Amino acid sequence: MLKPLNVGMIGYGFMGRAHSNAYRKVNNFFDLAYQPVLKAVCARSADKAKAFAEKWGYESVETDWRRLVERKDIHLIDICTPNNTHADIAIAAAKAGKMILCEKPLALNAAEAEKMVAAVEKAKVANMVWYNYRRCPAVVLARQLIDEGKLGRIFHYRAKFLQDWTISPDLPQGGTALWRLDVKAAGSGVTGDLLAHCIDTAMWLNGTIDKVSAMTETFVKQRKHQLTGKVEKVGIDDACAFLARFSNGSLATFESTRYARGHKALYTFEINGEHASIFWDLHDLHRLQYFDHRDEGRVRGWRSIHVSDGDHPYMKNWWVPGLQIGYEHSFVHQVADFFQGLEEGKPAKPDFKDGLATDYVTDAVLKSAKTGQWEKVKKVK
Ligand code: SOE
Repeated sequence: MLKPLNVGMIGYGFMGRAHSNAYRKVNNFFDLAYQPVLKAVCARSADKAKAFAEKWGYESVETDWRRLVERKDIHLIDICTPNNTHADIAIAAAKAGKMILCEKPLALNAAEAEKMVAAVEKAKVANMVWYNYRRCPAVVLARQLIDEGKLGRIFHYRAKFLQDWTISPDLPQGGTALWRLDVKAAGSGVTGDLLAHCIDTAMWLNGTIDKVSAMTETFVKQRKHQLTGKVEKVGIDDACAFLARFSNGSLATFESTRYARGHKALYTFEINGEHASIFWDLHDLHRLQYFDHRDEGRVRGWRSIHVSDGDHPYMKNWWVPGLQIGYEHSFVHQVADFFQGLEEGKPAKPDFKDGLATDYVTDAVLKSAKTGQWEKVKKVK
């Protein structure tokens, strides 16, 4: 008999769908001790919550997250709301003894994230942040190759996350779909939204970052605000590029923008080591490009590994070798790992502390863009 784990989801947007899909699929593909039960979804609009509940199979709806958090029949709170609400919800959920899965970035800034870490540690509740790209099989394969020493000493880390959806100056800021453009709701622009993903993956693959030197730009300075109807100053960074030094001595460049015409979600990273290099591209997420200098010279070259065989990470749980999976599966993997962690008493990562570590980097990046100086990155204790 599987142990039921009752989920209370707050928010119903793009991530609400990605997470709900993962809860619904996970037991079909992974043998686990737990089974998520979609108990309740919470949104301020009762109509929207009901429509979402019907579509995804939630048993009930709430319109006030505080009520949901207090409900005795909820074991796990999933936070899929804008960034400025994460801290209040997570701290209340921890106090109520709930497990918490929180969308990225963990908080508006590291000061808030520190309070969230303190709350989950005090309450001793399981917690995780939805940095899903760590769970793409090709990215996990990259980690395995690094851990096995196949790359040798690492010299360079290069990451980009490019989009083009905010170029029009007529696009408003704020409100349901466009809160990512409103600094009060999002905390920052591409730094917290997109570079946070790159930083999470980078630190998972290559260790901690010591210092950064950054530049940011806001190309469209004013936009109409959907909620006030007034033209208001834009407070987010539209683009950010930074240099970083990792603690292992490697050098890095990170770049993100929402103004790279033609690119929709081009997240790429390349790592160059003493013996080998790897390259990954979200648009081709089931492949890992690998170059190994130790190969015989006549056949040496970049290989494109189709990460779809039974011995590749997670793949034995899906189809037959050669048949690939996609973006949504990274969320299924994250839920599977979270449940596995509960079962084995080995909490899955990234947890809130890891989310805080990323927030320390993004805070240092934003500070450096203001001061024009290299800034040290605070380390998680
Ligand atoms: C922004 O457009 C966004 O949806 C991010 O918020 C997600 O975290 C990223 O995975 C895709 O792009």
